[in-house]
Amino acid sequence: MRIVVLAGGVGGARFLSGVKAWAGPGGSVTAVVNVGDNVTMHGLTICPDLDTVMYTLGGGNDRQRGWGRAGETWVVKEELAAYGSPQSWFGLGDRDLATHLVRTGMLAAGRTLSEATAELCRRWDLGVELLPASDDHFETHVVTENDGTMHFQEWWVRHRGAPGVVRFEFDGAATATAASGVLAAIAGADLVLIGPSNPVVSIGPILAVPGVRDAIVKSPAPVIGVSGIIGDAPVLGMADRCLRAVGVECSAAGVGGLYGARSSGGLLDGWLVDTVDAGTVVDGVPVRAVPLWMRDDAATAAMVAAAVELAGR
Ligand code: GDP
Ligand code: FO1
Ligand code: CA
Repeated sequence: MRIVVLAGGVGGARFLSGVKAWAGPGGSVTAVVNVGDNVTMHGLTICPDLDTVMYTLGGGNDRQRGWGRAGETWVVKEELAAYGSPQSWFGLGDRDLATHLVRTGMLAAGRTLSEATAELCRRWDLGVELLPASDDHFETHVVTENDGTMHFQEWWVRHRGAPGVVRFEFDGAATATAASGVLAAIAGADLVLIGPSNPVVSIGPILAVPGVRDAIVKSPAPVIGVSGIIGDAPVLGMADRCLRAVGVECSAAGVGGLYGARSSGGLLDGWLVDTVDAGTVVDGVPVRAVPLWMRDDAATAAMVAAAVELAGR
């Protein structure tokens, strides 16, 4: 079965690990990963969600932080701070930096982000194909109540998500195109899974790349979504603040309604919610309640099995 998964960072990575476990060694899993978090720091192109997925599936991630490398050291960060670098608020570890150096070098030599990603992934034995949603400039910006417009990382990391959000904007979305292989993977899928990633700043930017939403809506494959909201709160991260900013209730029903039923112009043929949210109703979408805590690969693989069953596959 060819499975395509839409994914952000930490939640997307954990989910993909379970999809990979469910699919087994011969399985075909393609991840279409958010690029809206991408940021340029010190002239380097940093792709947090792609790297989180790559490190996690490759077994090289820091499990406590969720992002970055295990066994990381911070010598360069300390040296940048000693120089008074205005960008030392963004924590680039020494091991992680090598990734950004290889990627930025390839981009400077005229290669695409997809090509750079494939090259980086060669080092790690992922068992999953990673595709950036777009190879083009695409950044999530935050229009704040009192502090102007800033990059998503500036809002989340530098200001700890404190500035009130008026709206999120996807800079570059008007002209971006889907990266090589993204639309073909969706068109050729047997199952499309929308992971439990942040619906507004992880899944939202993927769907905002021209052509992607349309490809999913037109795909012959069933589309099953997994709620990242359990009992009216995100398991981790800032989804509650993001949902409030777009006027959507922070609940499994709210997010299911945001994606909408494919039968009425939305995306979903099925929606998985946690057992505490049993009874959730989303107009036109079959809802199934199963445990959605991704404690380990076995628990996550059981979620994938439920998604496959809900899809009728
Ligand atoms: P980020 O890019 O690092 O913020 O990560 P994602 O957007 O991929 O994932 C963040 C989302 O994953 C959050 O909204 C979480 O609620 C959700 N999430 C994290 N762990 C779990 C889990 O164990 N179960 C479920 N259902 N959702 C989770
Ligand atoms: N998150 C932080 O909270 N603080 C950081 O200093 C930080 C640095 C960082 C560097 C590389 C990278 O790939 C991710 C990094 N993150 C950091 C996580 C990043 O902000 C994520 O995009 C968000 O957590 C949401 O996906
Ligand atoms: Ca992210």
